[in-house]
Amino acid sequence: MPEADDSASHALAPAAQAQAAISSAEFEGAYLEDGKGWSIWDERTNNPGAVPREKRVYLNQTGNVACDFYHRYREDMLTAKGLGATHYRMSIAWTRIFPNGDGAINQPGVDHYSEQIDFAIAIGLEPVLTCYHWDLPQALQERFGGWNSEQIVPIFATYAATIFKAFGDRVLYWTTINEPKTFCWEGYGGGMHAPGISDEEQVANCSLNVLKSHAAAFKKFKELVPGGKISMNLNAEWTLPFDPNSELDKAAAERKMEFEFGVFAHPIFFGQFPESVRARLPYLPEISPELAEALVGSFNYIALNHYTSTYARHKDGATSQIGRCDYEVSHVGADGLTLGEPGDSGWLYSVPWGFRKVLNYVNDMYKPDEISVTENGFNVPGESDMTMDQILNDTKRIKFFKEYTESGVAAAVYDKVPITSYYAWAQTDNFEWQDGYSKHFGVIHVNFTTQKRTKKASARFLEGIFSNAK
Ligand code: PNW
Repeated sequence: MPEADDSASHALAPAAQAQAAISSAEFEGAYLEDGKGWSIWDERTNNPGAVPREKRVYLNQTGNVACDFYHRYREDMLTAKGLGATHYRMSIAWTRIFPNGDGAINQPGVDHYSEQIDFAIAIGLEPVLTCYHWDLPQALQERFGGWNSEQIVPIFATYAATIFKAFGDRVLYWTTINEPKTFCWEGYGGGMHAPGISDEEQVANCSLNVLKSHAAAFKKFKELVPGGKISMNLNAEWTLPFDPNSELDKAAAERKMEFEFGVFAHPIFFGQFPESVRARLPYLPEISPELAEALVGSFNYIALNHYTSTYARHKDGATSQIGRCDYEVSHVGADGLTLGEPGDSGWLYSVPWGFRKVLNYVNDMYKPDEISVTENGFNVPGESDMTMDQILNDTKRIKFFKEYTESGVAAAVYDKVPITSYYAWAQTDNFEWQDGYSKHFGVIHVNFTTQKRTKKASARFLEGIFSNAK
């Protein structure tokens, strides 16, 4: 194993604290324990016969056990602490609190998270909570179509208020909803994620209902956690024009940022969807003046998930999962060159300077008081076929973290972007949604038969960064 290269170690120090992140459906397992209800991902993975063959999860794998974080959180949090992390981001499984989405509270689920939070605090990690990371109660999908229906709004607000009440005395930083762009587009448009629907109008409805749900939850948050801070985790890829000399491609690149990030951020900062999106999606409902009033100011900070960059090229009539967008996405530019080093996932290329660009874009456009980078990470091509020695010697992941953190520091120090924290994704290998256990984002290897954890070299590298970032 190489020695941790600590040339970037000092780099993050002025910018941020550095931390670890996990989510319930990808890490916890214990899918039937302590009264937990069935989520849309439990349904998708345990009932693959209902899913078209080409959309099934890799090898019909499930998150039933995953990396067993539900039982092993103490060990994993102690490891994070040992690596120098100061904060720990995790999500709450809605189905553990309300097995059917609403109705009676499942007290063992509340008690479990309460103990988890107490443990984190006891060992000196500050817990940071996400209310929703894609594991919708299946009952709500069946009852009214989940995020497609406005009926979700008061039910989500009640769920959120319940956990604000239960944990808000100990948790300061929150997010309501993780990456709505990903789950609305892939769950209700592309159909690759649960609930596996392909309908662009449902993607539009999902986007609006996410905003309404956030606004309703924010109202409760102000009452219940007066000193707390809340946001939504929004993902942004930096987007470049395919041909830098083409005005149409420049507009296409800006439009892609608006279709994917602005759809959520514009209503929260400016009270309306971006004009480029409204002009192209006749079925996208308007933001009413009442909703605009409830949304504007409902972010105390921006929670940004960032992994990669792409090109956009103008093409009349081109569509995305949400509908007509008039741009096409590619990883190869007009110069014939690929943008960055490929990761193991088809969408993931390492473009470190894109991180600085996207941080500046978000800061210039929305002028937030604070930006927390709540996810950033990489998977190494071919990791599934490697020997253990090769897996542990993950120099490509180290290179990614080194270059991305340097780029983030440049944004903080030279460009004065108010970055306050940075979370590496992910602490351990996990159930990676439709890719099952075939893609590995962990800085710690997990043997999914024995549950044994082994640090990859990148964990040591992050330790160097964390220890200088306090
Ligand atoms: C995130 N993109 O999803 C999710 O929040 C995590 O649950 C997941 O494990 C992680 O990334 C790794 O996949 C993303 O296309 C999906 O840029 C796609 C993109 C970004 C993030």
